Amino acid sequence: MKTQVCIIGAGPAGLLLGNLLRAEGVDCVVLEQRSPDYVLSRIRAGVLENITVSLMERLGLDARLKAEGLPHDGFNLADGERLIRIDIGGLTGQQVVVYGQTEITRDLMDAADERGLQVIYEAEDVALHHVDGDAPYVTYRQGEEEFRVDCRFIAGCDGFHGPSRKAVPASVGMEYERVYPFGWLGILADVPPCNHELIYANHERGFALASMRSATRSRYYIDVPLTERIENWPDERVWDELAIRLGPEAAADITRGPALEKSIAPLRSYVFAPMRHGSLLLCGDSAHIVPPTGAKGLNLAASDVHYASAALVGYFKANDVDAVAAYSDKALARVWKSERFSWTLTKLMHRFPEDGPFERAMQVAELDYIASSKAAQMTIAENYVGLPV
Ligand code: RFL
Ligand code: PHB
Repeated sequence: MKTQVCIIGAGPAGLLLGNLLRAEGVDCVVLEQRSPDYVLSRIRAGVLENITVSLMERLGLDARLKAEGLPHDGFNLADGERLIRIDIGGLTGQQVVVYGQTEITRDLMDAADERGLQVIYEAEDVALHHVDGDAPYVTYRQGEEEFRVDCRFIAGCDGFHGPSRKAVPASVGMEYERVYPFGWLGILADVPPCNHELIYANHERGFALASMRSATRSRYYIDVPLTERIENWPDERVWDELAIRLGPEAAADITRGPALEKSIAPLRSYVFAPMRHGSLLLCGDSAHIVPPTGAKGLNLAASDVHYASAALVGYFKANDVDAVAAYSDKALARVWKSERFSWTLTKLMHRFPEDGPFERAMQVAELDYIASSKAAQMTIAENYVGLPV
């Protein structure tokens, strides 16, 4: 098979990029190792910045998002005694939208067929070749049959564990990494949320987050040591812990219910630079990971795709080589700012095992400062709604 862009991975990054390229008449194909059902079963992000919403709008795929998404004008930081509300609407004039990653993925998947975007699921042993030059190709297998896709560019949208980043020679790439000593245990349940806005809590027993997917579906998280096993957390234990960490006010409004999904995800900050090597462009989690505290991962994937699609369309429509060359610097400038925000919020809202009384005093002072300073709230708000692209 011959195409202009071979996209590896049908997560949000790959499906967004594929749909955007097809909308501009660029030929592309998406290779995904899993089945559509498996891709849709991953429960992940829930909060969308304007960049993500606007890309769905540009594609004309925002009907369900507009009908079912929940616009939020604010969120809360709980410090054990009070809720500190960050009025993102009042401070920035912008909102975020609560709409699950699963729903975005479903909307993009449903559109693929009718828009002529070929997505090949259950592609095994995907391998990248000759990314250094201008005639790269990708090989994969389905059952016993081997296939080859010749292309001009490869877009590595295959998440943190995919093969794309590993195709960049070690002598060229630089890894920046911070691994955290805890993970987030998440629970999804068909119960109404305890608050109409999100609550991020820093309690002496650890972090908690009250989030939602709709007026009838809640998503909650607590942090647990990395050594913790999900078998040790029957639903009731999770609900009990949430009630303590979120504080009495929120606890009074928690509705308990059986978990539809429950899992532990490790927390990591990671950046791989550069995000382009030869004919390979990396987008989304294949190039960077943020801890989920800032709700930035999916939104960063969307901003990468915004830059990558503009560069690739410029190349094929106007022979603009410079835009492709500039992709990595442009994307990384925004990535680093989101890394900074996610790291700062993670440090502020979690109890690190290595921290002593001084570090805890710094958290208390920081939260007190945020509660009393409009400037501090503004800094948080403008980062939370998403910095300009
Ligand atoms: P994905 O979603 O991991 O998709 C990559 C795709 O590539 C496929 N793949 C391969 N395909 C072919 N061959 C191979 N060898 C392959 N290897 C992998 C995979 O099967 C998959 O389909 O990466 P992408 O598209 O870059 O999207 C990134 C987002 O998924 C991620 O950043 C967010 O989910 C992060 N995240 C959040 N982001 C937000 O913006 N807001 C949030 O509120 C938020 N909450 C979260 C989160 C992530 C979480 N977890 C579980 C990590 C909450 C959690 C708990
Ligand atoms: C979620 O609803 O899954 C969610 C919300 C906010 C975050 C992380 C995850 O910061």
